[in-house]
Amino acid sequence: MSREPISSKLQEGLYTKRFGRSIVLLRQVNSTNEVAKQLAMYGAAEGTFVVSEVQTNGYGRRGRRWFSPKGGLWLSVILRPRLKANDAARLVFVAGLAVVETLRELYNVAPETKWPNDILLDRRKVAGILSEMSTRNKKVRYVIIGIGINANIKVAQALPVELWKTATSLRDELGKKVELDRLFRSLVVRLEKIYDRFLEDGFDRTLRKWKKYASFIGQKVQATDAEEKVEGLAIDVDCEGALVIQLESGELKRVTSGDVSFIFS
Ligand code: BT5
Repeated sequence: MSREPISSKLQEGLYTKRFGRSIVLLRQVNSTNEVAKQLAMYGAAEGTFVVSEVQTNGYGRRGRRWFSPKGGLWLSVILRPRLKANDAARLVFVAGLAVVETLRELYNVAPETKWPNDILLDRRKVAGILSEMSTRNKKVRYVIIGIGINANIKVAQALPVELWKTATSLRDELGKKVELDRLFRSLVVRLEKIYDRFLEDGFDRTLRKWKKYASFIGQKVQATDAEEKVEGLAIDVDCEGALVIQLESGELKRVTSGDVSFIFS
């Protein structure tokens, strides 16, 4: 294993067509998504990655804070799909599937997807995904996919106490450190493969696979979006990526954005 937390040999043995041909590796940055946006605005190619050992201002959806201490894998990738904005919004599922498959393959664990952008291990968040898009005339100029994986951090040492019950890390789950280089390379390879298939075949296949790991389906949940709270049985994620909840009255309700929490009775 390299002595550097993330070594500069990230590209060694990276057999991809275009993902990871260009990698910006930083020790510390406010947010890899912010850097990726800047690079994208100046014309950086699809598949360019930004990786940082530490983020001082990592963020999630709606400006929520994403804690990013040393030991995690914090990265962003620039995508330039020729898609309408609505279709490009599905890329969060592409990234989620890539994270799940990578963790399964490398560490023999059983991660789950939680709508819309979480990856769980043992029902706790081990990774989060943030997709940001720039459009012109309803067409996509670029999409930045940010992925944060709690790899080699000890949650009880590196994250604030309010996250101890809801967050986990690979290190805590496996009882040992993982090789960040290897995790990064495997993720890049998967991401390219699943992204290319998504562009060729459409969303259905990606969604079908993503749903295989979605153990929240069939469970009682509370979904919260900006306007309202919806409680009921999570029964599906539909072909547009919306969460379908069956209310007690039997009525079906589509939730297009927001968060989901489980209700344990
Ligand atoms: C997310 O947001 O889960 C998206 C996280 C994306 C992070 C990556 S890291 C690389 C790139 N650069 C960035 O600046 N961001 C991306 P959301 O669903 O809104 O969840 C945010 C919530 O997760 C917070 O309000 C906390 O409750 C919780 N949280 C914060 N840090 C965490 C961590 N390290 N592990 C687990 N949970 C965390």
